[in-house]
Amino acid sequence: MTVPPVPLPARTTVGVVGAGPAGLLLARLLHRAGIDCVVLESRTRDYVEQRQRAGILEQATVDALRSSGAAERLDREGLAHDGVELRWGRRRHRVDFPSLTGGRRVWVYAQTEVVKDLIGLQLGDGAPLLFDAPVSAVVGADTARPLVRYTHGGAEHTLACDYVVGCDGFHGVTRNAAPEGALTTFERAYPYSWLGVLADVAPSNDELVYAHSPRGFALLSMRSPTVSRLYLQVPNGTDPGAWTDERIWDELDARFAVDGDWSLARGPITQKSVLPMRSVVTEPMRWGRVLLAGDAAHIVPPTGAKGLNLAAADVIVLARAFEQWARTGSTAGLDAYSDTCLRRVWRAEHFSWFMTTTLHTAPGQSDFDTRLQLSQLDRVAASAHAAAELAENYVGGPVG
Ligand code: FAS
Ligand code: PHB
Repeated sequence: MTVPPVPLPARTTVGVVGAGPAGLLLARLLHRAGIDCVVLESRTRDYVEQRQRAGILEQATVDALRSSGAAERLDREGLAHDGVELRWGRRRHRVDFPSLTGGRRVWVYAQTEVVKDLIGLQLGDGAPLLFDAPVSAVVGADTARPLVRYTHGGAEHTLACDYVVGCDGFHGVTRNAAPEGALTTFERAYPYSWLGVLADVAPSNDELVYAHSPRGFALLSMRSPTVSRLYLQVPNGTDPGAWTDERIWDELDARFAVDGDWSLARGPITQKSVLPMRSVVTEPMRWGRVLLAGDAAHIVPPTGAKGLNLAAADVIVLARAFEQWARTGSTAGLDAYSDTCLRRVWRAEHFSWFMTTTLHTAPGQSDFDTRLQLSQLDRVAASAHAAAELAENYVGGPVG
């Protein structure tokens, strides 16, 4: 028996463009608040669920997932981490989070798993979440009824909304809903990228390792007790296919090298990809009845583990604002949304820039600049104040 096609909604309160962490968490929070929304995602469910990205969740992100009933597997499989290790000049120094931040910590739980959990819950609740539904345009941002134009099943459709939220990432279309020149973009590109790999081997350290080395930056992270996630700085334009497994492990060995008894376990590399590094902020994060959240509004280099967590923070603020509007008619929260989020965004942009420029060795970097980096790392090891500044930024704080 053929399954009748799901009737496509022509109208909703909040139209959400994009089913990444921002769009899915927003939809979950709105659904729990009884505010109807429709999520339109251009890619397939499989594609979205397999896309390798972030791995670290701040407490505020975990709290939002828990309060929206989306943390059952996270609480079972997620790993709570109380610190990270920095390495430079064959030294190692652990930055302890709880003692420096009044008890805060982070969680290791991959973005792919967050996305799978949220999709499963939304579809299970029958909330409208359409895959293979690319949005071509958002129009009428300055009217009371913005429209989302999308295709699905080979036909063109229009969704009439009270509000539209662009959660469609850096390459999305929702930003184009604002008139030319209405939004300002602030950006910085970096002269290097990350080669990221997944490997079927137990992580060689209990906590993450961020390594400065004259050969370039390296990061040891993890996805589970048997899967490692590792990154190494490579030149922009690097072809991941040019890096054999042996070359990757040899280079990581050289960059993580420390005095004393530590070695990097090797295993089969199951995935390789190259990620460019950039900082981007779009201001304001709203135009009329169209609002931007997550990577649609800002990008950070992943060195500070902020991307996913900033996306979550945006939609936590936004969901509260929509709840206030639905309950009281007041748009105060919506009107303050951009300014509220941009304070956290710029703090995260600065921290991500600080971690990136302190730990990476830029092409042609002067010895003077290298000495400045090493002095900063020595300072973190020598001063509880400097270590606390890094720890507080890394674990993040309450939202809003
Ligand atoms: P996303 O980009 O995740 O989601 C946007 C969604 O919108 C996508 O599913 C896309 O298909 C959809 N979309 C786009 N255009 C559309 C259209 N026209 N119509 C409908 N749907 C549309 N952050 C970290 O903290 N650590 C990391 O290690 C890390 N690694 C990363 C690696 C890569 C390759 C990239 C690109 C980013 C990485 N990030 C990392 C940052 C990343 O985690 C983002 O911050 C996070 O995905 C942001 O979530 P969203 O804002 O939901 O955007
Ligand atoms: C990851 O596990 O993918 C990860 C962790 C920390 C970062 C970046 C990426 O800073």
